[in-house]
Amino acid sequence: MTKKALITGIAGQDGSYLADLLLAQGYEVHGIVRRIAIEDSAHKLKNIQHVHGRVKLHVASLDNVLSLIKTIREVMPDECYHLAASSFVSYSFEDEMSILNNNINSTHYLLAALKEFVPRCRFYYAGSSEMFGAVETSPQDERTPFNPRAIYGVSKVAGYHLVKNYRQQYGMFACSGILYNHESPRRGYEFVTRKIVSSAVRIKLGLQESVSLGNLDAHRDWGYAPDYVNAMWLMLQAQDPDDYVVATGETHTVREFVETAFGCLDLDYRQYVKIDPQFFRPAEQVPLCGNPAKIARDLGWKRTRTLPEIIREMVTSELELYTTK
Ligand code: F7E
Repeated sequence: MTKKALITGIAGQDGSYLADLLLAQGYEVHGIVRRIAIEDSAHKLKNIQHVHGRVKLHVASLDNVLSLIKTIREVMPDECYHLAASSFVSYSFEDEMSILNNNINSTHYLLAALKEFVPRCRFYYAGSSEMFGAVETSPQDERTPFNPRAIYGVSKVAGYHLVKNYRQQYGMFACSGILYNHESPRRGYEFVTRKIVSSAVRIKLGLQESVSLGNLDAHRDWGYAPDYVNAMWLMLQAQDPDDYVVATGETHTVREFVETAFGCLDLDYRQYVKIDPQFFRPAEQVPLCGNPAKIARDLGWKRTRTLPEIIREMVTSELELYTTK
Protein backbone atom coordinates (compact mmCIF):
# COMPACT_ATOMS: atom_id res chain seq x y z
CA MET A 1 0.00 0.00 0.00
CA THR A 2 1.14 3.53 -0.78
CA LYS A 3 2.57 5.21 2.31
CA LYS A 4 1.33 8.67 3.21
CA ALA A 5 3.65 11.32 4.64
CA LEU A 6 2.72 14.67 6.15
CA ILE A 7 5.41 17.37 6.24
CA THR A 8 5.28 20.63 8.18
CA GLY A 9 7.62 23.21 6.67
CA ILE A 10 7.37 21.54 3.27
CA ALA A 11 8.32 24.72 1.41
CA GLY A 12 11.54 25.22 3.35
CA GLN A 13 14.96 23.90 2.38
CA ASP A 14 14.60 20.59 4.22
CA GLY A 15 10.90 20.12 3.54
CA SER A 16 11.37 20.49 -0.18
CA TYR A 17 14.26 18.01 -0.36
CA LEU A 18 12.29 15.60 1.81
CA ALA A 19 9.30 15.90 -0.54
CA ASP A 20 11.65 15.04 -3.45
CA LEU A 21 12.99 12.00 -1.59
CA LEU A 22 9.56 10.71 -0.54
CA LEU A 23 8.06 11.17 -4.02
CA ALA A 24 10.99 9.22 -5.45
CA GLN A 25 10.21 6.45 -2.92
CA GLY A 26 6.60 6.31 -4.10
CA TYR A 27 4.97 8.05 -1.13
CA GLU A 28 1.82 10.14 -1.28
CA VAL A 29 3.17 13.45 0.01
CA HIS A 30 1.11 16.01 1.94
CA GLY A 31 2.33 19.33 3.26
CA ILE A 32 1.03 21.92 5.69
CA VAL A 33 1.34 25.53 4.52
CA ARG A 34 -0.01 28.84 5.72
CA ARG A 35 -2.67 30.66 3.73
CA ILE A 36 -0.24 33.51 3.10
CA ALA A 37 2.10 31.05 1.31
CA ILE A 38 -0.62 30.08 -1.15
CA GLU A 39 -1.38 33.74 -1.79
CA ASP A 40 2.28 34.52 -2.49
CA SER A 41 3.22 31.14 -3.98
CA ALA A 42 5.78 32.38 -6.54
CA HIS A 43 7.92 33.55 -3.66
CA LYS A 44 6.94 31.46 -0.62
CA LEU A 45 6.52 28.11 -2.41
CA LYS A 46 9.42 28.45 -4.86
CA ASN A 47 11.30 25.46 -3.39
CA ILE A 48 8.40 23.14 -4.25
CA GLN A 49 7.36 24.64 -7.58
CA HIS A 50 9.01 21.75 -9.42
CA VAL A 51 6.69 19.25 -7.66
CA HIS A 52 3.55 21.32 -8.14
CA GLY A 53 0.58 18.98 -8.54
CA ARG A 54 2.53 16.03 -7.12
CA VAL A 55 2.25 17.08 -3.48
CA LYS A 56 -1.02 17.87 -1.77
CA LEU A 57 -0.93 21.12 0.19
CA HIS A 58 -3.20 21.72 3.19
CA VAL A 59 -3.78 25.18 4.56
CA ALA A 60 -3.37 25.02 8.32
CA SER A 61 -1.69 26.95 11.05
CA LEU A 62 0.69 25.39 13.52
CA ASP A 63 -0.63 27.61 16.28
CA ASN A 64 -4.18 26.44 15.65
CA VAL A 65 -4.62 22.93 16.99
CA LEU A 66 -8.05 22.57 15.37
CA SER A 67 -6.65 23.17 11.91
CA LEU A 68 -3.94 20.56 12.62
CA ILE A 69 -6.48 18.02 13.82
CA LYS A 70 -8.56 18.60 10.68
CA THR A 71 -5.53 18.02 8.44
CA ILE A 72 -4.35 14.96 10.35
CA ARG A 73 -7.82 13.37 10.20
CA GLU A 74 -8.03 14.10 6.50
CA VAL A 75 -4.60 12.65 5.66
CA MET A 76 -4.24 9.90 8.32
CA PRO A 77 -0.47 9.85 7.66
CA ASP A 78 1.85 6.88 8.15
CA GLU A 79 4.76 9.24 8.77
CA CYS A 80 4.83 12.85 9.95
CA TYR A 81 7.93 15.03 9.61
CA HIS A 82 7.77 18.15 11.77
CA LEU A 83 10.24 20.57 10.22
CA ALA A 84 8.44 23.90 10.53
CA ALA A 85 9.90 26.24 13.14
CA SER A 86 11.18 29.72 13.71
CA SER A 87 14.69 28.57 12.75
CA PHE A 88 16.87 31.67 12.72
CA VAL A 89 19.05 31.68 15.83
CA SER A 90 18.17 35.09 17.18
CA TYR A 91 19.62 36.61 20.32
CA SER A 92 17.01 39.33 20.30
CA PHE A 93 14.87 39.64 23.43
CA GLU A 94 11.96 40.87 21.29
CA ASP A 95 11.85 37.53 19.42
CA GLU A 96 11.83 35.35 22.54
CA MET A 97 8.10 34.94 23.15
CA SER A 98 7.14 34.10 19.60
CA ILE A 99 10.05 31.67 19.04
CA LEU A 100 9.34 29.84 22.28
CA ASN A 101 5.57 29.72 21.86
CA ASN A 102 5.61 28.77 18.17
CA ASN A 103 8.25 26.07 18.41
CA ILE A 104 7.05 24.37 21.59
CA ASN A 105 3.30 24.58 21.00
CA SER A 106 3.42 23.37 17.40
CA THR A 107 5.35 20.24 18.44
CA HIS A 108 3.00 19.59 21.33
CA TYR A 109 -0.17 20.10 19.24
CA LEU A 110 1.07 17.71 16.55
CA LEU A 111 2.09 14.99 19.00
CA ALA A 112 -1.18 15.29 20.91
CA ALA A 113 -3.30 15.22 17.74
CA LEU A 114 -1.41 12.22 16.32
CA LYS A 115 -1.69 10.33 19.61
CA GLU A 116 -5.44 10.90 19.57
CA PHE A 117 -6.28 10.21 15.92
CA VAL A 118 -3.48 8.17 14.36
CA PRO A 119 -1.17 6.85 17.11
CA ARG A 120 0.53 4.40 14.72
CA CYS A 121 1.94 7.35 12.73
CA ARG A 122 5.73 7.60 12.94
CA PHE A 123 6.92 11.07 13.97
CA TYR A 124 10.15 12.89 13.16
CA TYR A 125 11.14 16.03 15.07
CA ALA A 126 13.80 18.44 13.81
CA GLY A 127 16.11 19.03 16.74
CA SER A 128 19.28 21.09 16.44
CA SER A 129 22.90 21.35 17.53
CA GLU A 130 21.81 24.59 19.20
CA MET A 131 20.36 22.31 21.90
CA PHE A 132 23.96 21.68 23.00
CA GLY A 133 24.67 25.43 22.94
CA ALA A 134 27.56 26.40 25.18
CA VAL A 135 29.26 23.01 25.24
CA GLU A 136 32.22 21.91 27.31
CA THR A 137 33.31 19.03 25.10
CA SER A 138 33.71 18.49 21.39
CA PRO A 139 32.61 16.58 19.37
CA GLN A 140 29.13 16.18 20.84
CA ASP A 141 27.03 13.03 20.65
CA GLU A 142 23.67 11.74 21.89
CA ARG A 143 24.96 11.62 25.50
CA THR A 144 26.30 15.18 25.63
CA PRO A 145 24.30 17.34 28.10
CA PHE A 146 22.17 20.12 26.61
CA ASN A 147 23.07 23.68 27.56
CA PRO A 148 21.24 25.95 25.09
CA ARG A 149 22.39 29.56 24.99
CA ALA A 150 19.73 31.04 22.68
CA ILE A 151 15.96 30.89 23.09
CA TYR A 152 15.81 28.92 19.83
CA GLY A 153 17.90 26.18 21.48
CA VAL A 154 15.71 26.30 24.60
CA SER A 155 12.61 25.77 22.43
CA LYS A 156 14.27 22.84 20.63
CA VAL A 157 15.27 21.18 23.93
CA ALA A 158 11.66 21.46 25.12
CA GLY A 159 10.44 19.87 21.87
CA TYR A 160 13.01 17.09 22.21
CA HIS A 161 11.71 16.26 25.70
CA LEU A 162 8.11 16.31 24.47
CA VAL A 163 9.03 13.80 21.76
CA LYS A 164 10.83 11.57 24.25
CA ASN A 165 7.89 11.82 26.63
CA TYR A 166 5.37 10.77 23.98
CA ARG A 167 7.64 7.88 23.03
CA GLN A 168 8.06 6.67 26.60
CA GLN A 169 4.60 7.44 28.04
CA TYR A 170 2.42 6.59 25.06
CA GLY A 171 4.60 4.18 23.08
CA MET A 172 4.61 6.36 19.98
CA PHE A 173 7.26 5.86 17.29
CA ALA A 174 8.71 9.36 17.74
CA CYS A 175 12.31 10.34 16.99
CA SER A 176 14.43 13.47 17.24
CA GLY A 177 17.24 14.24 14.83
CA ILE A 178 19.85 16.51 16.40
CA LEU A 179 20.94 18.17 13.19
CA TYR A 180 23.98 20.38 12.74
CA ASN A 181 24.04 23.11 10.07
CA HIS A 182 23.13 21.84 6.62
CA GLU A 183 23.24 23.87 3.45
CA SER A 184 22.22 23.79 -0.20
CA PRO A 185 21.09 26.07 -3.04
CA ARG A 186 17.67 26.15 -1.32
CA ARG A 187 19.00 27.66 1.95
CA GLY A 188 17.28 30.86 3.10
CA TYR A 189 19.09 34.17 2.53
CA GLU A 190 19.23 35.01 6.26
CA PHE A 191 21.72 32.22 6.93
CA VAL A 192 25.40 32.94 6.49
CA THR A 193 26.17 30.44 3.70
CA ARG A 194 23.48 31.69 1.31
CA LYS A 195 24.24 35.30 2.24
CA ILE A 196 27.90 34.77 1.31
CA VAL A 197 27.16 32.90 -1.93
CA SER A 198 24.48 35.29 -3.16
CA SER A 199 26.64 38.32 -2.34
CA ALA A 200 29.71 36.84 -4.05
CA VAL A 201 27.70 36.16 -7.20
CA ARG A 202 26.16 39.64 -7.20
CA ILE A 203 29.62 41.17 -6.71
CA LYS A 204 30.94 39.10 -9.62
CA LEU A 205 28.07 40.33 -11.80
CA GLY A 206 28.62 43.97 -10.79
CA LEU A 207 25.27 44.17 -8.95
CA GLN A 208 26.73 44.73 -5.48
CA GLU A 209 29.99 46.23 -4.18
CA SER A 210 30.61 44.51 -0.86
CA VAL A 211 29.09 42.29 1.84
CA SER A 212 28.95 42.90 5.60
CA LEU A 213 29.45 39.88 7.84
CA GLY A 214 29.95 39.13 11.53
CA ASN A 215 32.60 36.88 13.06
CA LEU A 216 34.67 35.25 10.30
CA ASP A 217 36.39 33.04 12.84
CA ALA A 218 33.15 31.34 13.98
CA HIS A 219 33.28 27.57 13.41
CA ARG A 220 30.45 25.47 12.07
CA ASP A 221 29.92 21.78 11.24
CA TRP A 222 28.33 22.23 7.80
CA GLY A 223 26.74 19.33 5.91
CA TYR A 224 24.64 18.87 2.77
CA ALA A 225 20.86 19.30 3.25
CA PRO A 226 19.76 16.37 0.99
CA ASP A 227 21.97 14.03 3.07
CA TYR A 228 20.27 15.28 6.24
CA VAL A 229 16.72 14.67 4.97
CA ASN A 230 17.85 11.17 4.06
CA ALA A 231 18.83 10.77 7.73
CA MET A 232 15.31 11.87 8.77
CA TRP A 233 13.76 9.26 6.53
CA LEU A 234 16.12 6.52 7.75
CA MET A 235 15.13 7.27 11.35
CA LEU A 236 11.47 6.54 10.57
CA GLN A 237 12.32 3.29 8.74
CA ALA A 238 14.29 1.89 11.70
CA GLN A 239 13.21 -1.06 13.81
CA ASP A 240 12.84 1.10 16.93
CA PRO A 241 12.44 4.83 17.53
CA ASP A 242 15.50 6.66 18.81
CA ASP A 243 17.31 10.01 18.72
CA TYR A 244 20.35 10.62 16.53
CA VAL A 245 23.03 13.26 15.98
CA VAL A 246 23.43 14.09 12.28
CA ALA A 247 26.67 15.90 11.49
CA THR A 248 29.88 15.63 9.47
CA GLY A 249 32.30 15.48 12.41
CA GLU A 250 34.43 18.35 11.08
CA THR A 251 34.26 22.11 11.43
CA HIS A 252 35.26 24.97 9.17
CA THR A 253 35.32 28.71 9.78
CA VAL A 254 33.09 31.29 8.14
CA ARG A 255 36.33 32.70 6.69
CA GLU A 256 37.11 29.38 4.95
CA PHE A 257 33.59 29.34 3.53
CA VAL A 258 33.94 32.92 2.27
CA GLU A 259 37.36 32.27 0.75
CA THR A 260 36.15 29.17 -1.13
CA ALA A 261 32.91 30.78 -2.36
CA PHE A 262 34.67 33.90 -3.65
CA GLY A 263 37.47 31.70 -4.99
CA CYS A 264 34.94 29.78 -7.14
CA LEU A 265 34.31 33.11 -8.89
CA ASP A 266 38.02 34.07 -9.11
CA LEU A 267 37.52 36.82 -6.54
CA ASP A 268 39.70 37.67 -3.53
CA TYR A 269 37.23 38.00 -0.63
CA ARG A 270 39.52 40.42 1.25
CA GLN A 271 38.62 43.16 -1.22
CA TYR A 272 34.87 42.83 -0.68
CA VAL A 273 34.10 41.64 2.86
CA LYS A 274 33.38 44.21 5.58
CA ILE A 275 33.01 43.33 9.23
CA ASP A 276 29.89 44.64 10.92
CA PRO A 277 29.39 44.18 14.69
CA GLN A 278 25.60 43.92 14.25
CA PHE A 279 26.13 40.38 12.88
CA PHE A 280 28.27 39.22 15.79
CA ARG A 281 26.86 36.68 18.25
CA PRO A 282 28.24 35.61 21.64
CA ALA A 283 31.49 33.76 20.83
CA GLU A 284 31.70 30.01 21.36
CA GLN A 285 34.47 28.76 23.62
CA VAL A 286 34.15 25.18 22.37
CA PRO A 287 33.02 24.61 18.76
CA LEU A 288 29.77 22.83 17.90
CA CYS A 289 30.93 19.71 16.10
CA GLY A 290 28.82 16.54 15.94
CA ASN A 291 29.79 12.89 16.09
CA PRO A 292 27.56 10.96 13.64
CA ALA A 293 28.90 7.52 14.70
CA LYS A 294 25.56 6.25 16.08
CA ILE A 295 23.49 6.96 12.95
CA ALA A 296 26.30 5.62 10.76
CA ARG A 297 26.45 2.40 12.78
CA ASP A 298 22.71 1.82 13.39
CA LEU A 299 21.14 3.15 10.19
CA GLY A 300 24.04 3.08 7.70
CA TRP A 301 23.86 6.86 7.15
CA LYS A 302 26.73 8.66 5.49
CA ARG A 303 27.22 12.03 3.86
CA THR A 304 27.78 12.33 0.13
CA ARG A 305 29.34 15.83 -0.21
CA THR A 306 32.33 17.66 1.22
CA LEU A 307 32.06 21.36 2.09
CA PRO A 308 33.94 22.59 -1.03
CA GLU A 309 31.54 20.49 -3.16
CA ILE A 310 28.51 22.01 -1.42
CA ILE A 311 29.89 25.53 -1.92
CA ARG A 312 30.55 24.92 -5.60
CA GLU A 313 27.00 23.62 -6.10
CA MET A 314 25.58 26.66 -4.30
CA VAL A 315 27.64 29.08 -6.40
CA THR A 316 26.72 27.36 -9.68
CA SER A 317 23.04 27.36 -8.82
CA GLU A 318 23.11 31.01 -7.71
CA LEU A 319 24.72 32.02 -11.01
CA GLU A 320 21.95 30.15 -12.86
CA LEU A 321 19.34 32.33 -11.15
CA TYR A 322 20.75 35.26 -13.13
CA THR A 323 21.63 33.56 -16.41
CA THR A 324 18.31 31.75 -16.88
CA LYS A 325 16.18 34.89 -16.30
O1 F7E B 1 25.13 31.22 11.27
C1 F7E B 1 28.18 33.31 11.80
C2 F7E B 1 27.20 33.14 12.97
O2 F7E B 1 22.81 31.97 10.77
C3 F7E B 1 26.29 30.41 11.15
C4 F7E B 1 20.02 27.14 11.55
O3 F7E B 1 19.67 26.21 10.54
O4 F7E B 1 21.98 25.92 12.08
C5 F7E B 1 21.52 27.19 11.70
O5 F7E B 1 21.83 28.17 12.68
C6 F7E B 1 27.49 31.07 11.78
C7 F7E B 1 27.25 31.64 13.17
O6 F7E B 1 23.30 29.50 11.17
C8 F7E B 1 27.19 36.20 9.84
O7 F7E B 1 27.64 33.87 14.10
C9 F7E B 1 29.01 35.41 10.72
O8 F7E B 1 28.38 31.33 13.98
O9 F7E B 1 24.02 30.51 9.10
P1 F7E B 1 23.77 30.85 10.50
P2 F7E B 1 23.18 29.03 12.71
O10 F7E B 1 22.93 30.18 13.62
O11 F7E B 1 24.34 28.18 13.03
C10 F7E B 1 21.45 25.39 13.32
C11 F7E B 1 21.97 24.00 13.50
C12 F7E B 1 19.96 25.50 13.39
O12 F7E B 1 19.30 24.65 13.98
C13 F7E B 1 19.36 26.75 12.86
O13 F7E B 1 17.97 26.60 12.66
O14 F7E B 1 27.85 32.20 10.97
N1 F7E B 1 28.01 34.54 11.02
N2 F7E B 1 28.53 36.43 10.00
C14 F7E B 1 26.87 34.99 10.50
N3 F7E B 1 25.62 34.47 10.49
C15 F7E B 1 24.65 35.16 9.81
N4 F7E B 1 23.40 34.64 9.77
N5 F7E B 1 24.92 36.35 9.17
C16 F7E B 1 26.18 36.91 9.14
O15 F7E B 1 26.41 37.97 8.55
